[in-house]
Amino acid sequence: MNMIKKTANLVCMLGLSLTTMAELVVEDGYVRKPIPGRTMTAAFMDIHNTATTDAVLTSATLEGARRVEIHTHTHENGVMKMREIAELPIKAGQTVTLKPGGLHLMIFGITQLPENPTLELCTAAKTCYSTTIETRSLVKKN
Ligand SMILES: [Cu+2]
Repeated sequence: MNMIKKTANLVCMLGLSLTTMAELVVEDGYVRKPIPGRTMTAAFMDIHNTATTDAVLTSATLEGARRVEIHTHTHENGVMKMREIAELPIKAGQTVTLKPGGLHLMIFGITQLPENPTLELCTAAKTCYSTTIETRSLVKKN
């Protein structure tokens, strides 16, 4: 692994294009259809880093929405709170799961959400990955 990293750094310094760059792949991605009258919702997914270099997710955009923030949940005195995080590290070969009650993408300013909106994830290395996710209605649990 170290060897690969060193080689990658060297290639970078030489200014050559690199095929071993972080590669983010989204699986089972979906955005919850907002409650009628609301313009805010959340999106969940598995993000795999299929590359041999670590990646840091720093921003995202979603088709049909004005703004996306990376959020996590923290427990403070038994109360669950949401907190924005500026950076979400995804190590080489690892998968980070965004799920209800944990990490999620907070979606703001929804105008019209397509059935399969395009989600773009951008990393600290200024590389963006485009994928489509599903719009799902909120199903009541009882
Ligand atoms: Cu949130």
